[in-house]
Amino acid sequence: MKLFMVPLAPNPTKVMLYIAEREELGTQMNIEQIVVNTVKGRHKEPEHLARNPFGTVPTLELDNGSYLVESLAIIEYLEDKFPNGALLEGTPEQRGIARDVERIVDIRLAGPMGAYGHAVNSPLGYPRDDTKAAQMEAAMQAPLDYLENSLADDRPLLLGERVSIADCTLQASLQFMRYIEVDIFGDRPNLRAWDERYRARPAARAVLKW
Ligand SMILES: N[C@@H](CCC(=O)N[C@@H](CS)C(=O)NCC(=O)O)C(=O)O
Repeated sequence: MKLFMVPLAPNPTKVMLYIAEREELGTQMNIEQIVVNTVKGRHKEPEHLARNPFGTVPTLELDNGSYLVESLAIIEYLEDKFPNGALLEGTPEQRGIARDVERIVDIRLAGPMGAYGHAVNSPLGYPRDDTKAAQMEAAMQAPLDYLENSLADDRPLLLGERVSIADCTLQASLQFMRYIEVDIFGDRPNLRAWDERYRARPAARAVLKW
């Protein structure tokens, strides 16, 4: 399998963290990682569009030559492909909550976070947009509070003792914010402590560049 990715971008980073976490837990997936240079616009060139008509990363090339182009679908595929040691485990209730938290992180927080980052300090050179920034900052408060409260019971990671897909999704977006030097935590010590803990993990140290 081949993963077409670019470091720093949140959606590829989420998958890269997931793969690294699984490898730390003993599952070797043997996925070749190939950089698509989005700064040079390579993701919109015919070679990449032939893999992914939407011109986005990540894109996973399967051994049968087909492609997956959605980060969560890629992770779920790898969970199915390598079920021994899958991150999503436990009772239907535990799995339901783990999926719920990942969706909350991705949809309610990571989406506004990316838009906020581009509104205040876009690495792609978008003009500053204070109105958009204020809207996105407001939208982030409820999911940030939700995560802060869920960490109040001293659990080390978002779902408890064991790393989850939600941890990968959240940290992937936070790396982008560090790169553009924007702090979105506010007065949330539990989230700050989680961030420190997560970044000290071997998988995070292997993948994160910022
Ligand atoms: N829903 C997709 C979104 C993929 C996506 O938008 N990736 C970004 C990088 S984080 C990208 O390729 N942006 C370039 C573009 O849309 O032109 C996923 O979860 O994988």
